[in-house]
Amino acid sequence: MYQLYYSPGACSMAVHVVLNEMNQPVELIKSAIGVPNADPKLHQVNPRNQVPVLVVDGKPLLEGGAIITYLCDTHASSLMPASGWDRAMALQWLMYANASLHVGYSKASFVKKNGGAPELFEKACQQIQAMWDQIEDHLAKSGKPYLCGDTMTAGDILVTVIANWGFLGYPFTMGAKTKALLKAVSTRPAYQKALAAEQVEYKAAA
Ligand SMILES: N[C@@H](CCC(=O)N[C@@H](CS)C(=O)NCC(=O)O)C(=O)O
Repeated sequence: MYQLYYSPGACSMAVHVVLNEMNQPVELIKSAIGVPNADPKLHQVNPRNQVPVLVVDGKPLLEGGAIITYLCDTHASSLMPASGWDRAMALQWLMYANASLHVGYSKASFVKKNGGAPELFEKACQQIQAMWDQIEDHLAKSGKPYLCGDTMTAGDILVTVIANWGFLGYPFTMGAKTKALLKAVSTRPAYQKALAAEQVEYKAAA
């Protein structure tokens, strides 16, 4: 059985939801993050003390984008098409969430935690807002419910997880089409099961 090091509602929740979507059983290992070396067990599998870590046959796999892609390939999931342009688009949106949107939140959080100038924090949050606006614009132009069209892919799940983060205390706004996507993803049984297991409330779709 897979083991997943996670923190409630963190980016690791996307891996959790993906596993649920595939009906894969998982042992959840709740981890302390945010304070260096707060969790020796997590440190053993990831020296950077970050979640998610997926343990596969006793071997740790790091980086959410890599973990999700590995799971989709291994279990032949439509969350990540097997090849060609469809796969390129699904990867594009997964990486948009993982390497741009998530990193935007991490940058703003770094500024806040380290007492950076309020203008710098504001700029970092404006960059995040621009990414939410880009998602809304993309959905409006495509006229489709999900980032890659009519079918949910892995990027939709990670975007839905990130949308629920309130730790920056910044009033991000999401457009109607983005909210419809968040609702469609977060109300799925696989998502609801992950929310219940991690004891997280979903507020972003309201
Ligand atoms: N690039 C990494 C980022 C992981 C990451 O930043 N995870 C956050 C939770 S959403 C974390 O563990 N933060 C604690 C820390 O950085 O100390 C990935 O995608 O796996």
